[in-house]
Amino acid sequence: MKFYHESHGCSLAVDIVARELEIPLELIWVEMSNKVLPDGTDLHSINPKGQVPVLEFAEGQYLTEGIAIMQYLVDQRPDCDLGAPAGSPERYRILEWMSFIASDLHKGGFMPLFKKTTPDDYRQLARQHIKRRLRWLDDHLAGRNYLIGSRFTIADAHCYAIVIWTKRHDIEISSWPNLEAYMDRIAARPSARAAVEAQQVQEAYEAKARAAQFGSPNTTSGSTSQ
Ligand SMILES: N[C@@H](CCC(=O)N[C@@H](CS)C(=O)NCC(=O)O)C(=O)O
Repeated sequence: MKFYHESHGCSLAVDIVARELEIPLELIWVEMSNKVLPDGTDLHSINPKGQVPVLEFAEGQYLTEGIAIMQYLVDQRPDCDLGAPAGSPERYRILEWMSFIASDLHKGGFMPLFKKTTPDDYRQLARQHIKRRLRWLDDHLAGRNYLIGSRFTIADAHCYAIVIWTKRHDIEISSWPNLEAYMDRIAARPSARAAVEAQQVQEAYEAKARAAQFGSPNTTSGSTSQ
């Protein structure tokens, strides 16, 4: 299956889940500064929202929204333990976490920090919002290895892919020891290591291509609308 990915986007979560499940994905890296696919096609032709992640889960059929894609992948492996059966309380806990991560932490928290046009005072508000949410996550993780308890689920892949942005925005997580240990625990998983490395390789490649095009050593990605 083709998976449309970005060098530092939330699509990382899907790649981690696919690697956990050993579902091979063909990674198609989208240049988000101009939203074009490697063959020059406009990203909007496969996702009118102009966003990644996107999974081509059947010929010409594109599934968007990370939560839906991760649930789709889990459903391909009914015996895996990355999700939970319909009707079980754990299933709704996982959904509860992923809704929080996508709306509150990603869009409500980090998105304004990626936009160059966000005014400084709003930027400060967003940082405070993120810190309050991270402190709360830290409290929740006391005595737990993962969000719903002792096992890693798609909610943890999702959470990791968003909280990792603290590094880009100089938000120090060492004052939240449970959260820091949680991030280290996930970072040590072979799936996360490989997925992060793939993004780093792509980001370095894009920086080099930009430098060649514009003659500048600028290494920051052109994407500003996480
Ligand atoms: N609700 C979507 C949001 C996806 C999203 O915001 N993706 C970012 C990359 S992390 C993106 O494509 N941003 C470009 C834009 O919104 O214009 C999801 O959770 O999958």
